[in-house]
Amino acid sequence: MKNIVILISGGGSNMAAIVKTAECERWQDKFDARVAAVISNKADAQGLVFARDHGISTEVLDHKGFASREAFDAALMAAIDRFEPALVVLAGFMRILTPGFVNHYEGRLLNIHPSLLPAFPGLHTHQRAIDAGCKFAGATVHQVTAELDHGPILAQAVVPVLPGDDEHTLAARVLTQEHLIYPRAVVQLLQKR
Ligand code: NHR
Ligand code: GAR
Repeated sequence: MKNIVILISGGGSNMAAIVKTAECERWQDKFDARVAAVISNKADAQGLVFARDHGISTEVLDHKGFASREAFDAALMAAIDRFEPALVVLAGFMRILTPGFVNHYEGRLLNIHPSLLPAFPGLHTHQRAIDAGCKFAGATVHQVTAELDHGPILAQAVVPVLPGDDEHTLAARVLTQEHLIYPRAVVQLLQKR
């Protein structure tokens, strides 16, 4: 069985899109794969409710309880490795990961970032795209490397920036596309493995 572990920090709508696609497309039968666990660094992450309702193991590991990033990442690795994951999927996960963590999951660690990388790595991407006068924005699925938002690109989706957009309207437009490309990118990797 190929176990997928998904890390979230908030709403978890990308996680939910992957779980729903896995159910609809019967990933268990087709790829011998399943979403085995959802782990959040925030106890109040809304996505945890959805995951529990879908029979998925959930865990909360609050980064504030650790003295250093290294200590948090070591605990996070221990929690993830109990599921012997084939893939670890960051879905709105908001903590930068140490090189030790990234190396441990090399080749099986994915992120979705809400910009057309290499434009706008880091935070507040939608406001930055609007401020720069971009006519198009989007999202990027990439492999995670030690350098933030710089790993090999697996998929992208483009949306227009419309007159009158603010960061919320643009984020919502981008998010609908994220829900389409992220499950597809996961399937591509499952088929390779
Ligand atoms: N870790 C590594 N090493 N490489 C990447 O490419 C990563 C990563 C961890 C997360 C997601 C990323 C995004 O898609 C991601 C990619 C958080 C921050 C951040 O600054 C930046 C980028 C991403 C995620 N986090 C602050 C921190 O101090 C906390 C911000 C908060 O809690 O709101 O870790 O955008
Ligand atoms: C998504 O837009 C994702 O690309 C972005 O946060 C949103 C999470 O939504 N990720 C980041 O900004 C990572 N720093 P979700 O929790 O509903 O999937």
